[in-house]
Amino acid sequence: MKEKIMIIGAAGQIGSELTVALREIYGSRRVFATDIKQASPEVMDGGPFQILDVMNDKMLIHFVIQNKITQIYHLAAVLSGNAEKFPTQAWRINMESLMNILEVARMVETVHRVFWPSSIAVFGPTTPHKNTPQLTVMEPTTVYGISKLAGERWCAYFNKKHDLDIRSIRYPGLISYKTEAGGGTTDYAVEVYFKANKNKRYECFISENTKMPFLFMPDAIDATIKLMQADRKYISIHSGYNIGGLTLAPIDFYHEIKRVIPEFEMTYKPDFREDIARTWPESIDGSTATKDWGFEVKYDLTAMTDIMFEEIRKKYGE
Ligand code: AKB
Repeated sequence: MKEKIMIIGAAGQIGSELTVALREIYGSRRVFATDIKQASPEVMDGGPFQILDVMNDKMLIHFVIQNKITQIYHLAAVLSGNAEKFPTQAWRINMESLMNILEVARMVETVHRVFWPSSIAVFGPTTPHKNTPQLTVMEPTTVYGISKLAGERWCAYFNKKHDLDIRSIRYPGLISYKTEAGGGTTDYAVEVYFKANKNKRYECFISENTKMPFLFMPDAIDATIKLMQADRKYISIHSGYNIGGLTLAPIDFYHEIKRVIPEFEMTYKPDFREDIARTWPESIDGSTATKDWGFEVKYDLTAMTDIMFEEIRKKYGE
């Protein structure tokens, strides 16, 4: 089957890179990028791009029918930090947008597969903190986490009730150089590289030793594509797959960045995001994802740091 793929949230941190990767695989004309705002020139000029609001269900269904879309990647969301500032709006945006996608996928015959990102935020303070299992206690205490857990249950429901092939990953903090993250608790791990390069110093909003799980964006893109290309018979999880990654605290980034920029200095001023971070796991058991569809981590902290500085310096200089 010739796929026709729609990306919602193509201007975002994941969308901007996933769009390019999918266009390389499926051809630029077959990957339709959409967002409520303008995306990077690479995304907007590299294939079809349209301004589209996923909250507008009529516009959404019209687009999907008109372009005979076969797969949808719905990546738009309000992340953990911002969701705490605007709880009702975040709940509405995160949940209604997902419901719109599930309904469109159920109603439009051409759509045979959907990707929706979950997050490590589905876990909470009562979850085992280390090597968190796929199936475990889930009592999130953030608005974002509650919306992701509810979303996972809706995905599993649509799979069972309507046989919808919807796939999901519980992403850890993602580190990338193309598009900065926005409004998340793990964002410090992206900011620190940009600030280190520009100012040689960074004030971190997470305390020195608070560990969280992370992944370099190329590994996250690779995982997403692997999951979406896997034969349906191997998919055993219809909520969200745990994936393993790197367990890192701000102090680890500090030492690693000092290797490249010896004069780099980091200070700490933890804010409300520190409280969020403390409720999340520090490491994840991703063995089900590895068994079902071959998830693997290729980049460690050192390899990632070298690429981050190489790319940031290409764009902004030293
Ligand atoms: C956030 O920090 O909110 C996100 C996430 C872990 O889902 N990066």
